[in-house]
Amino acid sequence: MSDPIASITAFEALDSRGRPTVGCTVVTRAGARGRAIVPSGASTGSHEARELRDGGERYGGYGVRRAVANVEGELFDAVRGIDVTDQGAVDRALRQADGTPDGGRLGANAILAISVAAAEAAATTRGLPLYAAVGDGPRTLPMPMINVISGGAHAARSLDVQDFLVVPVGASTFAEAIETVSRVRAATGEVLRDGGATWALVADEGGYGPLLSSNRAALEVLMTACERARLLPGDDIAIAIDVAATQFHSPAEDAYLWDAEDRRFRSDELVDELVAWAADFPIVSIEDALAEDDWDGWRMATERLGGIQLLGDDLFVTSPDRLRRGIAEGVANAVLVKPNQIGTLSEAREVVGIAHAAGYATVLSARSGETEDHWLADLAIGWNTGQLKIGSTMRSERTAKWNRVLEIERELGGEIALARPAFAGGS
Ligand code: 2PG
Ligand code: MG
Repeated sequence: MSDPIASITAFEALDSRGRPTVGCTVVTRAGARGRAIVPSGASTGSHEARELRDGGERYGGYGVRRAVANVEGELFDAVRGIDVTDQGAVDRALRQADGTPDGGRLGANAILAISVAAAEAAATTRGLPLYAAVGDGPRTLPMPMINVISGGAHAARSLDVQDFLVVPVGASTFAEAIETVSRVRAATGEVLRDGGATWALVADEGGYGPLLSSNRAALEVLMTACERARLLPGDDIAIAIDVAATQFHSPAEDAYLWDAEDRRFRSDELVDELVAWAADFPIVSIEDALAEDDWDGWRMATERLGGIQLLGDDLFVTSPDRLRRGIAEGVANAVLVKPNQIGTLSEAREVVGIAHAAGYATVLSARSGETEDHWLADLAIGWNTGQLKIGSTMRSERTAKWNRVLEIERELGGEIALARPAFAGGS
């Protein structure tokens, strides 16, 4: 069924950090509407697609009026009349109109807003839920990877490592998975309070942002919380970390600097530290263990930590080219997928396909600046990514996505299972 794009309106919306972002509505000739508001990162990699920001005084330079104008202007001109159900054609037209590799001329934020809103409109045209419209292969509910303690750019750098996350590996349903992590989160609050640490304030993604004596101490807090919640480490829950090493890597000094602990590392020393953590804690996944261009360090990490899921975020930036290089060089074994790192849904989906064909795991991920939209939940299911990382179990921009998966699990009843990543006994 062909249904051409007839009109697009866009507006300057706000994200969960209170910064402007692009919202847009695509309407088709048959009257189907699709609406999307795009997210934005804080610990961004330098190889990511480029958001267009206005600069100047308004909103500290973060305004997106020019991107909004581009959605309604040049980008709309490029996709007007294209069949909305042909996502590839819509996305190619958007990329061609921009003409730059990083989307920076018209704005990757502007491009993604249309790409997602078109997908939403196409689902309406076809009378399908978004998860069914975006994929036709096997489907599973994603194993959630949930932030409990935050540091780095999301928590005023109280810790150097950015995310300490819990993976409910023992859960048999998505609802049980969310409930298990909620128990750990509540217990973590108690452990922090009893230890005299700050526990009432939440970081950008809804996790705790405590001042602790060391990065390792965050792992110890999680283990104590797990015990308090009467959960078995390794069986019921496991730990994931996002080191976000690009953030504390100094290219000038060729060193990794942990300010919170006043320590510095060479690549091999940072890997030593992570190997020691992996020996002492039930860690199943390490993201951005090294910086975005430290390919040698990454190779070493893959050799020494290969039994663990090694997830490339700033390393791969959802780029088919960078992922192909990683696969060819045997670097990492999993890729974080963030549609706004590359620009269009078609390219993000291509990355999922390349990863799966090479035996790399995929984790679909939200950004630290999010919105109330929940299309990411549908993408995780429709693209069968197997894992989903959204932040914590609180703050509405996070729960919007978890709630959408919970809703789909209920609607589909026994027809859909919770994915079992390799570290949780899957293949
Ligand atoms: C990350 C993301 C999400 P940001 O590093 O994985 O946690 O953070 O959106 O700030 O890049
Ligand atoms: Mg990351």
